[in-house]
Amino acid sequence: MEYAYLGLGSNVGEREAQLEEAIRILDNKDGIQVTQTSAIYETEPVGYVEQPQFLNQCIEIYTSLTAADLLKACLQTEQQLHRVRDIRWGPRTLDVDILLYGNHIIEEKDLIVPHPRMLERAFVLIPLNDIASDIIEPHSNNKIGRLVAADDSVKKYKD
Ligand code: GSY
Repeated sequence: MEYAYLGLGSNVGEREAQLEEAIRILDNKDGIQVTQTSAIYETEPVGYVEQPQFLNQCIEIYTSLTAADLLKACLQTEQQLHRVRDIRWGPRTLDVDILLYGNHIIEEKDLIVPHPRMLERAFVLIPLNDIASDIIEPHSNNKIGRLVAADDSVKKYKD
Protein backbone atom coordinates (compact mmCIF):
# COMPACT_ATOMS: atom_id res chain seq x y z
CA MET A 1 0.00 0.00 0.00
CA GLU A 2 1.22 3.50 -0.80
CA TYR A 3 0.07 7.04 -0.25
CA ALA A 4 0.05 8.92 -3.54
CA TYR A 5 -0.78 12.50 -4.49
CA LEU A 6 -2.74 13.44 -7.59
CA GLY A 7 -3.19 16.85 -9.24
CA LEU A 8 -6.59 17.59 -10.76
CA GLY A 9 -7.33 20.42 -13.19
CA SER A 10 -10.33 21.54 -15.23
CA ASN A 11 -10.96 24.59 -17.41
CA VAL A 12 -13.89 23.59 -19.64
CA GLY A 13 -17.55 23.13 -18.67
CA GLU A 14 -18.73 22.72 -15.08
CA ARG A 15 -15.25 22.88 -13.61
CA GLU A 16 -16.07 22.39 -9.93
CA ALA A 17 -18.61 19.61 -10.59
CA GLN A 18 -16.04 17.83 -12.76
CA LEU A 19 -13.45 17.89 -9.98
CA GLU A 20 -16.04 16.51 -7.54
CA GLU A 21 -17.04 13.80 -10.00
CA ALA A 22 -13.40 12.85 -10.59
CA ILE A 23 -12.85 12.40 -6.85
CA ARG A 24 -16.01 10.28 -6.59
CA ILE A 25 -14.94 8.09 -9.52
CA LEU A 26 -11.41 7.61 -8.15
CA ASP A 27 -12.67 6.82 -4.64
CA ASN A 28 -15.05 4.17 -6.05
CA LYS A 29 -12.28 2.31 -7.83
CA ASP A 30 -10.98 -0.93 -6.36
CA GLY A 31 -7.63 -0.29 -4.71
CA ILE A 32 -8.05 3.49 -4.28
CA GLN A 33 -9.23 5.30 -1.19
CA VAL A 34 -9.28 9.11 -1.25
CA THR A 35 -7.91 10.17 2.13
CA GLN A 36 -7.52 13.98 1.81
CA THR A 37 -8.59 16.75 -0.55
CA SER A 38 -7.08 20.25 -0.79
CA ALA A 39 -9.01 23.46 -1.23
CA ILE A 40 -9.89 24.34 -4.83
CA TYR A 41 -7.88 27.15 -6.45
CA GLU A 42 -8.63 29.27 -9.50
CA THR A 43 -5.43 29.59 -11.50
CA GLU A 44 -4.08 31.40 -14.55
CA PRO A 45 -3.27 29.02 -17.43
CA VAL A 46 0.40 28.07 -17.73
CA GLY A 47 1.93 27.05 -21.06
CA TYR A 48 -0.73 27.80 -23.65
CA VAL A 49 -2.10 31.01 -22.12
CA GLU A 50 -4.99 31.79 -24.52
CA GLN A 51 -7.43 29.55 -22.69
CA PRO A 52 -9.84 29.89 -19.74
CA GLN A 53 -8.71 29.89 -16.11
CA PHE A 54 -8.38 26.51 -14.45
CA LEU A 55 -9.70 25.14 -11.21
CA ASN A 56 -6.94 23.06 -9.62
CA GLN A 57 -7.05 20.75 -6.63
CA CYS A 58 -4.79 18.04 -5.18
CA ILE A 59 -5.85 14.86 -3.46
CA GLU A 60 -4.15 12.23 -1.33
CA ILE A 61 -5.04 8.61 -1.96
CA TYR A 62 -4.13 5.38 -0.21
CA THR A 63 -3.72 2.75 -2.86
CA SER A 64 -2.87 -0.88 -3.45
CA LEU A 65 -2.43 -0.22 -7.19
CA THR A 66 0.97 -0.20 -8.82
CA ALA A 67 1.97 3.16 -10.30
CA ALA A 68 1.27 1.79 -13.80
CA ASP A 69 -2.25 0.69 -12.79
CA LEU A 70 -2.82 3.99 -11.03
CA LEU A 71 -1.92 5.78 -14.28
CA LYS A 72 -4.53 3.65 -16.09
CA ALA A 73 -7.11 4.58 -13.43
CA CYS A 74 -6.29 8.28 -13.90
CA LEU A 75 -6.60 8.08 -17.70
CA GLN A 76 -9.88 6.16 -17.39
CA THR A 77 -11.23 8.83 -15.06
CA GLU A 78 -10.29 11.56 -17.57
CA GLN A 79 -12.12 9.62 -20.28
CA GLN A 80 -15.21 9.17 -18.10
CA LEU A 81 -15.34 12.95 -17.85
CA HIS A 82 -15.33 13.04 -21.67
CA ARG A 83 -11.85 14.40 -22.02
CA VAL A 84 -10.75 14.72 -25.61
CA ARG A 85 -7.02 15.20 -26.11
CA ASP A 86 -6.56 17.68 -28.94
CA ILE A 87 -4.26 20.68 -28.32
CA ARG A 88 -1.31 19.39 -26.23
CA TRP A 89 -1.34 22.16 -23.62
CA GLY A 90 -4.92 23.19 -24.41
CA PRO A 91 -8.26 23.31 -22.58
CA ARG A 92 -9.55 20.18 -20.90
CA THR A 93 -12.62 19.03 -18.98
CA LEU A 94 -10.34 17.11 -16.63
CA ASP A 95 -6.68 16.42 -16.15
CA VAL A 96 -5.48 13.91 -13.54
CA ASP A 97 -1.71 13.77 -12.99
CA ILE A 98 0.23 11.51 -10.65
CA LEU A 99 2.44 13.90 -8.67
CA LEU A 100 3.98 11.60 -6.07
CA TYR A 101 3.74 7.84 -5.50
CA GLY A 102 5.12 7.17 -2.04
CA ASN A 103 8.75 8.25 -2.20
CA HIS A 104 9.37 6.33 -5.42
CA ILE A 105 11.23 7.73 -8.40
CA ILE A 106 9.83 6.21 -11.60
CA GLU A 107 11.27 6.97 -15.01
CA GLU A 108 9.46 4.96 -17.66
CA LYS A 109 8.43 5.90 -21.19
CA ASP A 110 4.82 6.71 -20.26
CA LEU A 111 5.20 7.53 -16.59
CA ILE A 112 7.57 9.89 -14.82
CA VAL A 113 7.06 10.34 -11.07
CA PRO A 114 7.50 12.74 -9.29
CA HIS A 115 5.69 14.71 -11.99
CA PRO A 116 8.52 16.34 -13.98
CA ARG A 117 7.11 19.89 -13.89
CA MET A 118 5.50 19.94 -10.45
CA LEU A 119 8.23 21.99 -8.76
CA GLU A 120 7.80 24.85 -11.27
CA ARG A 121 4.02 24.95 -10.97
CA ALA A 122 2.39 27.06 -8.28
CA PHE A 123 -0.98 25.63 -9.37
CA VAL A 124 0.33 22.24 -8.16
CA LEU A 125 2.46 23.19 -5.14
CA ILE A 126 -0.06 25.52 -3.49
CA PRO A 127 -2.92 22.99 -3.33
CA LEU A 128 -0.48 20.15 -2.61
CA ASN A 129 0.86 22.08 0.36
CA ASP A 130 -2.67 22.08 1.90
CA ILE A 131 -2.50 18.30 2.35
CA ALA A 132 1.18 17.31 2.09
CA SER A 133 3.32 20.07 3.62
CA ASP A 134 5.45 17.50 5.51
CA ILE A 135 5.82 15.07 2.61
CA ILE A 136 9.29 14.91 1.04
CA GLU A 137 9.73 15.42 -2.68
CA PRO A 138 12.35 12.74 -3.44
CA HIS A 139 14.47 14.61 -6.06
CA SER A 140 15.06 17.72 -3.95
CA ASN A 141 14.79 15.85 -0.64
CA ASN A 142 12.78 18.82 0.62
CA LYS A 143 9.37 18.96 2.21
CA ILE A 144 6.58 20.38 0.03
CA GLY A 145 6.17 23.09 2.68
CA ARG A 146 9.74 24.25 1.95
CA LEU A 147 9.26 24.19 -1.84
CA VAL A 148 6.01 26.16 -2.07
CA ALA A 149 5.91 29.94 -2.53
CA ALA A 150 3.04 32.41 -2.62
CA ASP A 151 1.91 33.22 -6.18
CA ASP A 152 -0.68 35.78 -7.37
CA SER A 153 -1.76 33.58 -10.28
CA VAL A 154 -3.29 31.06 -7.83
CA LYS A 155 -6.33 32.20 -5.84
CA LYS A 156 -8.40 30.27 -3.29
CA TYR A 157 -11.78 29.44 -4.91
CA LYS A 158 -13.37 27.11 -2.35
CA ASP A 159 -12.15 25.65 0.96
O1 GSY B 1 -0.92 19.92 -16.41
C1 GSY B 1 -2.16 20.31 -16.10
C2 GSY B 1 -2.84 21.05 -17.17
N1 GSY B 1 -2.46 22.46 -17.22
C3 GSY B 1 -2.77 23.43 -16.34
C4 GSY B 1 -3.48 23.43 -15.11
O2 GSY B 1 -4.00 22.42 -14.61
N2 GSY B 1 -3.57 24.65 -14.47
C5 GSY B 1 -3.03 25.78 -14.98
N3 GSY B 1 -3.18 26.91 -14.31
N4 GSY B 1 -2.35 25.79 -16.15
C6 GSY B 1 -2.22 24.63 -16.80
N5 GSY B 1 -1.59 24.38 -17.96
C7 GSY B 1 -1.74 23.08 -18.20
S1 GSY B 1 -1.11 22.27 -19.57
